[in-house]
Amino acid sequence: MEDCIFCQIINKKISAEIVYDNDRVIAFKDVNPQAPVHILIIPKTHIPTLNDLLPEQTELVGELIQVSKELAKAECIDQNGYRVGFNCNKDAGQTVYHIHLHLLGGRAFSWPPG
Ligand code: DGP
Repeated sequence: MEDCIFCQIINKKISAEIVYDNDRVIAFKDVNPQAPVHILIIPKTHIPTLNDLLPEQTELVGELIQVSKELAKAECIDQNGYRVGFNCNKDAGQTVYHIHLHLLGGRAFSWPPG
């Protein structure tokens, strides 16, 4: 989608610190990190919110989670722990309408989140 900032990162029209890239998935550092490690893992297919996820895209979301696990290991946060999560729509604080899995680590987090 032309006006989607994450599609522009996928298409290399906007630069980002990319840490993972394959035919279906790309991951890059969050521009406004909330933890020492804060990476966004996104599908290359434009899906605005989790509400728009189709049953046939289940495997794609599974791949995002697999990539988050690999990146957690690469960032050496897998043993201490990390958090992954999708924000969906305004009450969850979603600001970019292209689904993205947040990978956060490098510090302890409270629960429940604010
Ligand atoms: P969310 O609130 O769940 O929609 O998270 C969107 C995240 O995207 C937020 O943590 C900041 C990040 N972000 C927004 N624009 C850009 C950008 O242009 N580049 C990068 N690297 N991250 C961005």
